[in-house]
Amino acid sequence: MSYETLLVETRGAVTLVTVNRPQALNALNSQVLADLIAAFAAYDADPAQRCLVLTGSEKAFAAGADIKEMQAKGFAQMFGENFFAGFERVTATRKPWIAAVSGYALGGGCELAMMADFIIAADTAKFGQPEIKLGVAPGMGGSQRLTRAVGKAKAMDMCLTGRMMDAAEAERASLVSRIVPAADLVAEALKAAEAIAGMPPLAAIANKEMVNTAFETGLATGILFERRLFHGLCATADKAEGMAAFVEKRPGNWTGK
Ligand code: CO8
Repeated sequence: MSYETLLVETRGAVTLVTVNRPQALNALNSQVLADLIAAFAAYDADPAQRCLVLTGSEKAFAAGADIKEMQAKGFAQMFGENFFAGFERVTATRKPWIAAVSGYALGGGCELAMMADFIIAADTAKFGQPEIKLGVAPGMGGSQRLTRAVGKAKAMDMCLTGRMMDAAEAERASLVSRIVPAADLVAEALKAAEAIAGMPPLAAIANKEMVNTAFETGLATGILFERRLFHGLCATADKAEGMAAFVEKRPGNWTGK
């Protein structure tokens, strides 16, 4: 399948999705959203695919939602079409995915990166929520996910001043999991994705659900959810295989069952 605004390729069990609107620094418009929804749904539905990497260009992961598309839309139109609510279909992806960010990840671009399970940043990455300078505010989860990721002080600083955070600051603030040289970004992200793709697939989904639950519930509820899911994994063939492989000192052979 081909997409108007994305390049999608598979490398073994890893899907690589590259946002490709260079003329607008990968600004996210309705077409990009439609393409992302379709590409992520195809990835989630394909049992041969085990991890996905989403990246942009060297200059921009994405410089925000498309200001030119939003310029003419008033409240009634935004509310009526529930503008950009479709990103909830991207965050509903069950299988793991990584954002590999080089250059600008601003506004909706930063928010899209934060929808990923984790972010690997190039040393050139710049994150920001500059929407305030346009008379608006984050609208794709940024005020919520940024605050959960970096805490109130830095989230307020970013949202109220609209300033950019470089990769080193983003790593110190726990917004990104690691920084790599820009030239190695995609290779390093693919390497991480291959490691995840080599894990038992049901366990990968369970681990993702557990960590996500930490963001959405209290500690006692989250710990109970984790324990029950752990108990549930003990009904899988991959659990029997994984533990037998450990005892027999050999690599596991996963069936996803
Ligand atoms: N939207 C539309 N076009 C854009 C965007 C954008 N966000 N960003 C860049 N472009 C376009 C420029 O207009 C320009 O096009 P043209 O050549 O036709 O004039 C082209 O991309 C190249 O950009 P620049 O010439 O500006 O490149 P520079 O290297 O000089 O500057 C910057 C790079 C600093 C990234 C600059 O482009 C910039 O500040 N961009 C806007 C950043 C921004 O404000 N982002 C936030 C947008 S609002 C948002 O994301 C809201 C999310 C919530 C959505 C609502 C959900 C309900």
